[in-house]
Amino acid sequence: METVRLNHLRAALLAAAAAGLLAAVGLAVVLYAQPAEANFPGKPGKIAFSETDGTDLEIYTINPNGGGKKQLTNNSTNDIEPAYSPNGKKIAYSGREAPAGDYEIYTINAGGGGKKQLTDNSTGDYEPSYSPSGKKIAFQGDDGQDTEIYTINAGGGGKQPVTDNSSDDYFPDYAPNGKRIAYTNNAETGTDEEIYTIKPDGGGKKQLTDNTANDYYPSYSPSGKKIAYVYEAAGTDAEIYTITPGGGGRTPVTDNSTNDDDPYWGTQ
Ligand SMILES: [Ca+2]
Ligand SMILES: [Ca+2]
Ligand SMILES: [Ca+2]
Ligand SMILES: [Ca+2]
Repeated sequence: METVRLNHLRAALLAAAAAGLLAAVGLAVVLYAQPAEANFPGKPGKIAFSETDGTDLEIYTINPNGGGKKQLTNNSTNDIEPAYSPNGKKIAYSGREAPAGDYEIYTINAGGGGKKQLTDNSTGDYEPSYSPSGKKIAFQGDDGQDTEIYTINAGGGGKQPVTDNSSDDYFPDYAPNGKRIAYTNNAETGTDEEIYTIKPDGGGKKQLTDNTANDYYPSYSPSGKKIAYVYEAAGTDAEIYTITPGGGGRTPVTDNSTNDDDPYWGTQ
């Protein structure tokens, strides 16, 4: 089961792709639709993104100046949510190429070729995010009742649940030291979204936000001392906030009358 939010985001993305609009409106929409991802030193400097090839969504990379665009996937099904590995050599993404027709996690060489399917089931797997070591990939999967955070070996195998509850968990982002994963849960406490962190083995779960607004899309700072996220109170627009991993120091970053979404804390 997907959340309303995920359905909304993906529906908007896929509808835009179907209408052939993504190429026209450019990276802003594509980046808006991407999940928060971990940040790593020495990242390759290219931007990975998802764009329609005229019929369905493919994974591409491009230089920040707009040159050197390269298509990595080429099939008749949607490929979305690309995330670079820490050494820049691989890109993980979610695609629905497998016969069952649901989304699976794949990796592909950043230079093209070497595609590998990591998950194989009949429910949606989304939002891959590499661990800082590059050895693991965190993602959102489904346990048959609701969505959970999982990790899997970046080379395949070793899939392990991180969360285990009866509400939806999504948007995983590894801490820079790899010792915790920040994520969003939609209803473990109350009926709105809160930010949590947890150890990759599923222990030490900590709730950072506790309010009646939706708090989502966590993204660790490079130092690991702050987490940026979206705060969206009912009846108003979304703003970017930061909070410490201990749950204190909650601070607004944006303050305006329009929606601010999907923060990604880049390297300096
Ligand atoms: Ca495709
Ligand atoms: Ca799947
Ligand atoms: Ca869950
Ligand atoms: Ca909340």
